[in-house]
Amino acid sequence: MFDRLQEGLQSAIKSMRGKGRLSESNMRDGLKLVEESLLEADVSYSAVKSFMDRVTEKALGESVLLSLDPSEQVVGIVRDELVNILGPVDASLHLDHDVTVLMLCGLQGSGKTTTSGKLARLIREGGGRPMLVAADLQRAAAVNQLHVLGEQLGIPVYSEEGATDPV
Ligand SMILES: Nc1nc2c(ncn2[C@@H]2O[C@H](COP(=O)(O)OP(=O)(O)O)[C@@H](O)[C@H]2O)c(=O)[nH]1
Ligand SMILES: [Mg+2]
Repeated sequence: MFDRLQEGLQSAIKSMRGKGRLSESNMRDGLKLVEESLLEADVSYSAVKSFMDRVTEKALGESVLLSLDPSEQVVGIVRDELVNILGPVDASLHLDHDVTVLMLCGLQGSGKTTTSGKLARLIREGGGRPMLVAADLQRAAAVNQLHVLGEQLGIPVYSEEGATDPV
């Protein structure tokens, strides 16, 4: 996601930079590219919409349009608002005393399996006793991938031979 976003932002900045004083219309073109790259990076439509509203409002403000290098200012505004939609978040794990089940959901290849290994290690370092459960029964070799990960980390993996129902 971030690679795609970075490309989009770079071309947006390039389109605005070096134009001297920005007009409302070429700034809108640049922001359009930012909007497209957020949507292509799977950021939700409502989050993109409120992001665009805030960025546009600030970017079209008089102080930006009249400044010596408006593109730099726009970059700063986009940056601040990106930080805003990505956070602040509570990144701590809330584990129960007995058993806590963490389910990872996401598109294929988005990093669920890898993240589950990282989480298991983190939980073990915190004194917990993690177990990985293979519930991706769709992707070829997904169960095997989890077993390999579990072996590398020394963390037990639960799976059922021939299972078709993740529940
Ligand atoms: N660069 C990078 N690659 C990652 C990260 N997490 C996962 N990957 C890679 O992305 C690919 C898919 O990851 P995987 O965990 O199998 O995704 P899943 O399909 O959601 O379970 C693998 O090649 C991983 O090595 C990460 O944080 N950074
Ligand atoms: Mg997986």
